[in-house]
Amino acid sequence: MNKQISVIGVPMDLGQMRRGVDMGPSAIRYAGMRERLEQLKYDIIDLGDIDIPLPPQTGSEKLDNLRNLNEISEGSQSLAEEVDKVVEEGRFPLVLGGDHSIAMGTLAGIAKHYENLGVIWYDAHGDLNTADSSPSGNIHGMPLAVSLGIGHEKLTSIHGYEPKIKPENVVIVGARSLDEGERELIKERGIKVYTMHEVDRMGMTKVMEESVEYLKGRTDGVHLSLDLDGLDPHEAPGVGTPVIGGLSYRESHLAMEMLYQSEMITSAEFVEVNPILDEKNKTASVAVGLMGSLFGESLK
Ligand code: 6HN
Ligand code: MN
Ligand code: MN
Ligand code: MN
Repeated sequence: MNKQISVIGVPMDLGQMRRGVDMGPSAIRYAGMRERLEQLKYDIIDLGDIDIPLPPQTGSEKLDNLRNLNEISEGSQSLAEEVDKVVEEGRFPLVLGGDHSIAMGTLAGIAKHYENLGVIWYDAHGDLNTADSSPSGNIHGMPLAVSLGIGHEKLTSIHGYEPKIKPENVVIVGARSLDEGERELIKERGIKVYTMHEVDRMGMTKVMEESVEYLKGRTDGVHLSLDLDGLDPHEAPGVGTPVIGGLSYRESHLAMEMLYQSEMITSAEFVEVNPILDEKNKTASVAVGLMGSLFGESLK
């Protein structure tokens, strides 16, 4: 694991409709992220939060079933530039959300540095909607599709190139709420998905062993995009779109420990922490605990 980490906060809440997720980066810092990683002997530079535009003031914000399209596109571009610099400097980008729409900017900044960037999408959702398939018009349900080059031009072209990633380099873990259009896209593009059904049947050990094996052969770097709603809402209640029947705290720690041991993770983001919906910063603390495991905290 790269011992030099640069942290970027993204106070983005325009990708969905519940206010408060813009405070996610503060909540995660407050839960002790820096100390936790410094104990593991990482060199941490916290670059602070990037500027995110205000929501539009007029009534035209849901144009073409893409709520806040222009503002999100603009914010994603700033994020991409910031992340790009971090990778350029040879440091590990650790991005704090914010809603999951930020993944478009994160991946835009990272992917140009790799031939075959792999992505582990740890989430209750597929985030594979387009304006046509989206039931909500919320862009946080679209970033994986956008990164594959599918969606509105203002999103797919962020940072001047597309696509960012290839469908065969993606693994989704924890899915249990997929819209019709997302299921079709998964089949059509052959995206690897471990739903909760597979996690229950195979166990997390096997799921992660297979995922690592699958990505190892075909990628030259792997980004972890971890949506806290991948976990069960009992354990991570501070999220805007909770879905019951999720991954446990223990399963998630195991997954992070196995990713650390795989030595394949080259960047990460933790998203959808909403302190207003949380119980005493529990979800932010879970995020920090998972970071501990991802970065090599050992039990012995
Ligand atoms: N997330 N599939 C739903 C939608 O509105 O497109 C939910 C998306 C949730 C997105 O949690 O990052
Ligand atoms: Mn998500
Ligand atoms: Mn989700
Ligand atoms: Mn295009």
